[in-house]
Amino acid sequence: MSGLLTTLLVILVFVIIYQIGKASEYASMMRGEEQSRYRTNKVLATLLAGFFVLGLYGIWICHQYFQDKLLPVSASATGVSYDSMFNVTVVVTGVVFLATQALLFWFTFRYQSTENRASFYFPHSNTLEILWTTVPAIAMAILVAIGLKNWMTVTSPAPANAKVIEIVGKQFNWIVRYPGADNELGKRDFRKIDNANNVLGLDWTDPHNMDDVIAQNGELHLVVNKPVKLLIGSRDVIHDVGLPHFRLKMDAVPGITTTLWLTPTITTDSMKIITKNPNFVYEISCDQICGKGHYAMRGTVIVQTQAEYDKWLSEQKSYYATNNAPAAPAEAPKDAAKIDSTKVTIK
Ligand SMILES: [Cu+2]
Repeated sequence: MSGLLTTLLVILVFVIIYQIGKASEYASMMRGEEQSRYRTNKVLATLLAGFFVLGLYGIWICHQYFQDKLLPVSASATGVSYDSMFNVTVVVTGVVFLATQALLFWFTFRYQSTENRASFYFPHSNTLEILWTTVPAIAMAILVAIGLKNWMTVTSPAPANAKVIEIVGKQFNWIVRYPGADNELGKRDFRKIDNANNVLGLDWTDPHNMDDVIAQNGELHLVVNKPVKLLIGSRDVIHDVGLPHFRLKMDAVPGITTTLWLTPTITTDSMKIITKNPNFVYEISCDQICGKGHYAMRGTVIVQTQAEYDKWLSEQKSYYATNNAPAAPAEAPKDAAKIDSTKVTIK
């Protein structure tokens, strides 16, 4: 019923607008067609000029309103070049946008049709055509060249001394694996994945796995000014390791390993001072809508000094030790004896 009433109301509004239009048409015929047209032109030209000023004010207001929501200074070396590219692009396109819009609205106002001026017939100019084709083409080519240079840097192979850390997405959190004292991640096989005690399917026959540390609290610990190579994977659907503060992102695709390398340049503590926000955290956002718990995939990156990182890592138990720990002897002496024979000597 309310739907029918709304439809009738809309039709009624249209009829009223149509009738008002017709009435003003008859009125203008009585007043003189030409005079009325010039008056309408004048009103429209003034309204358009007002619209332009209002638009500029809107841009300014948006800028003020969202300024504190912009990202702080980039926390990675590649991010600094990315920011400079972004700024150059915004300035170039911004200047062109403002200039063309100002001209457009100025022309409608300044050259509105009046009784003293006939329109100027200007069908074609080769010079102008060449000018407004080549200048934007050159500008775009320069912007693309800067972009390609940055892309090559971001996708270049990681430095040889980069620390390798694995980050795997699953519905719905991040699992991060750090190499232990041997500085090498062991092999894993998706067929060995067990949610209870082997979330990444580590192959226990590979000795490199014995000291690997796995964190499932969504935290990624990195050392400041040390390159790190992320091995990115997914256990189910496509996720994405989004690192907005480092201006980087990379898809986590099931079945293949993608990589991303970066050198964090500002510790979390320093960034708290820079942003004047004592609660500042670097964020890992899953940048693919990966299911109904997608929102829960917000992780954090903790950038710390080498000493802080070493201290933190030394406090972590290896995933092997946590999940293959000997049972208490009083409860199951037989099992304890069996596990003893596997020589669990890892830390
Ligand atoms: Cu996700």
